Amino acid sequence: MGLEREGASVWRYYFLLVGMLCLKTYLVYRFVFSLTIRGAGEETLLIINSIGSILLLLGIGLFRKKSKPGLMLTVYFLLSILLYGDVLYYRFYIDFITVPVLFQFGNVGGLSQSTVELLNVYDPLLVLDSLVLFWLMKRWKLKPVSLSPVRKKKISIGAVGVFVATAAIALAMSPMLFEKSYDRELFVKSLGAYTYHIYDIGFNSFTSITSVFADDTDISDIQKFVEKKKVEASSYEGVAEGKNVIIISLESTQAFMLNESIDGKPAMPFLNDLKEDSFYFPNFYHQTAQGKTSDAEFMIDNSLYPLSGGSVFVRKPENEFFSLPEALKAEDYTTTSFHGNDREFWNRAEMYETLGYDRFYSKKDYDVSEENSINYGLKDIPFFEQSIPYLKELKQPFSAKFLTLTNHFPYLLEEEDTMMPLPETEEEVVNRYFATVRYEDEAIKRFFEDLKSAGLYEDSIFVLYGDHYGLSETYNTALGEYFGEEIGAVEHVMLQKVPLIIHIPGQEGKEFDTVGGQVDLKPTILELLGVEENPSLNFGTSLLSTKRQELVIFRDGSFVTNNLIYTENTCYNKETGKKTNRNKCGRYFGQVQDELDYSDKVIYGDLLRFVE
Ligand code: GP9
Ligand code: MN
Repeated sequence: MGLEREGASVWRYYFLLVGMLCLKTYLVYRFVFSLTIRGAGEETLLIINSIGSILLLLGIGLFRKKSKPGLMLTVYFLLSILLYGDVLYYRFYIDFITVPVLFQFGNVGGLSQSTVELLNVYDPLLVLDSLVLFWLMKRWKLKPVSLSPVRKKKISIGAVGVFVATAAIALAMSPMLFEKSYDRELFVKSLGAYTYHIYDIGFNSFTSITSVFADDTDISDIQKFVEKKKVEASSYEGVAEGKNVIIISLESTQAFMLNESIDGKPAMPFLNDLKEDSFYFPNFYHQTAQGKTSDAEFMIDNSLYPLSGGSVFVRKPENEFFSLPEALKAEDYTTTSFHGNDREFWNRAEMYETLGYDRFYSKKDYDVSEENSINYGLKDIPFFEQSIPYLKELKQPFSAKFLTLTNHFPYLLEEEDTMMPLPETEEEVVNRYFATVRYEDEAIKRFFEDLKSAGLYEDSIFVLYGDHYGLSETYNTALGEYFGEEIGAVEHVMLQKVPLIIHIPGQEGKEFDTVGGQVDLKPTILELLGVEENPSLNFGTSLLSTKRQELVIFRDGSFVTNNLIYTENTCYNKETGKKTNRNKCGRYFGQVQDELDYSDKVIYGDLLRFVE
């Protein structure tokens, strides 16, 4: 075989790999990622957006002194693995992997312990095609070879040209792409999955050194911004002064479950009764991102937004924070957290130290056996039971946070713990969710009984909140089947409501219609306790105030007000659920962007260390 022919085989092989990967990537976009595509323009962009990056990345093997088919195939294989990683992660989280997520991989339980639920029979095809291409490489007897310089130049200029041209089209279609890089769906839709990953690596390397360059001038605009948001205290200020604070994180519990029952058997009988006798917030949303439970904890303790990628618990445990435990400690509270899993999980041991928790009761403080645990660990009923003696010992007043665990994906429970009939949708995950939610409700009921017997009920205030969704968008079809109506963009946002019940013994129940989220919980709790925090910097506002702005901002830049929903780049009328004039949502765009940016700046720059 002549040199020229050998070279021709190699660049043909390169284009074959490029074509295969483009096709595979597009099929994943279309059949795995549920991207909202509007019109032929966006569809075309989706087809072409990764061609440039694939040409360049596989070019690593081509544009060298000697073109190496083996290196091309290696890059092809690695990109296929990356694509498969994206597929697995997306199936549950409806999101894209970020660099920080890789560092907290041991914590991303949805993948590590429950991967089987996320697998599909066709999955091997995504990586096994590399074997066929390897066979082809051998059959074509491809070896490292020098391409003619003219040919190499033509291909490389073409590859750069395609990359630049598609990026220019994407930017023309979404000029704010980089300002809103936390909207990962938009990024992938515009610039493609591989460019997204390269950008994410660069962005995270940059933000990891941001704090080194920050100084005290960076915080003053942010202080002014949050100062303007402050609202005057309500008539409930101090109604729970000096009481113990018992916070219960309801794992994966969505608000709609409060009203569900099967064959007349309610899913949450206890919480349903309790809410009648409590401050109840039916328009309360979770605002978590990739940090899941830890994001909810972070917001509730700090009234800052979580980061768009990864968990602050894992990424920024050495920062200075003005936390709820610190504010309570200044009032002589003993501050504690209880969790039936390992201390190190989600880096809690270290972060709790930073946030000012006096004591963390974790797995090693409990009697955990095979019989009393399931899925992520100790079941909720024994968890609460075994916590009572510790609570009794605590010096009062105390704050105690309880992280429940049994209602966690993939919602496993033994027959004997199943306390209600289950729905019969096509998704077992959805059906089982009812059983674990019902179990969680029972555990809390018994906990309240035990607290009463222990004499700890009267002098306490109880805050029960759902940490984040339990059924991701993946299960919307089955959930729609259960509700008997299709779940569109608007219904999906409504499903992000989580329960918020604040129970103060002796205080009459009341429903608060205000639209709020987890970032608002810290100022709410402090107001009820009548605690003035100093210094303070809260992005949220008390949910008890009638003067507060009705706005909840989600980490991807979407938001909800009392009459509007902005999601997937579309403005909806909340009442009718129909699309409405974008300008109505437009007046919030600036504020939404500022809130997320300022909160990010505080965290990345560790700016609270500069506040006197
Ligand atoms: C486990 C707890 C629950 O410690 O964080 O898992 P998550 O909801 O964060 O996946
Ligand atoms: Mn959780």
